[in-house]
Amino acid sequence: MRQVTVTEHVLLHQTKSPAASGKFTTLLYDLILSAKMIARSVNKAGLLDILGATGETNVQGEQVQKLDEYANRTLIHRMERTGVLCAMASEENADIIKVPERFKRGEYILIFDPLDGSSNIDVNINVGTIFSILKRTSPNDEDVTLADILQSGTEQVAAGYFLYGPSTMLVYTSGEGVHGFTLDPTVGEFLLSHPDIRIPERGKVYSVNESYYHYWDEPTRKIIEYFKSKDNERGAPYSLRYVGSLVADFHRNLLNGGIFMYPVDHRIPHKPQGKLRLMCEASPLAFVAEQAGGAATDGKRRILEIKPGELHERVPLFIGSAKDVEHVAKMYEEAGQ
Ligand code: P6P
Repeated sequence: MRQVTVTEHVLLHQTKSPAASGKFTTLLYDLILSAKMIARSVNKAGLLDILGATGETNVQGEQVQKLDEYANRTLIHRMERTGVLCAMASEENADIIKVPERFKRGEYILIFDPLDGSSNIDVNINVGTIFSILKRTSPNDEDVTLADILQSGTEQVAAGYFLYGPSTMLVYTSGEGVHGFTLDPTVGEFLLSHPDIRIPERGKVYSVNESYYHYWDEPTRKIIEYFKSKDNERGAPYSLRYVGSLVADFHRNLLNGGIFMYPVDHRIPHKPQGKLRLMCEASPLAFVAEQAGGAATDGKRRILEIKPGELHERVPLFIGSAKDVEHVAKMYEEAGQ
């Protein structure tokens, strides 16, 4: 395949979307630089003193891994200097991060999960960085506020993820299809490897943590039974594939077809809206899924149409092949949910 860089691809192919502006290319360049730095540390994690936990817990009440913290710091440090952002929001930070006045600022907003799946780092399983890009809604000369950030997923200018695994990949959309790039470490460039990704309309895989079966309500149990049954619309049981890293599970299902599910469960402490975050996980991946011909719902609502009420709002998530996601929504509807 001819070697096409991200910059060339954005300039050549993303001509219609707002992303075609040079500012977006600048933003993507610094996001890619951050990811290269994170990839370097993830790939050497076992050799440096950055494995394991910091002993702190984050705003989510989760153990902060040293690499989580490194990835978060790297992104904030690099992106506040990119000159096109006015604010950021990270899964690791309770409040929005305003770009300091000493730096050139712009109209874009970056929301990210710096290192999703970080509990898998110590056992050398894929982790990833998920990002979502919005434009502020208030005038540029006003102070940016939370209201600028709490926008529904349909307002995203671009979204995607970096996957740190056997190879380091960038998968993103700016509203004109989904494109995958693989890092060539010998030249330090992400080169186009998966142009115009399309997700099969029905998969052969379902991804869910079945250990929560006893904490699900009856309609959810029936949905999981459907994918395990041979009497489903596919006519055969789906295979269960669950890595425990959302980005890894999502990426496999994006390329091969399948559905990832994280329903509400009634464990203690009960999370009435599930575990995954709307703004830095569900919404960006829903944009990618839909742009690749897939779908994403919380069981009742299209993920992209959910307007967040708070920065770290959680949602149940069913995302992947369109026919599989549609079936989930139909089963919840029939159950009167
Ligand atoms: P569970 C990782 O902590 C994460 O946020 C996602 O990457 C992953 O899909 C999910 O949680 C795994 O959660 O409850 O199955 O361990």
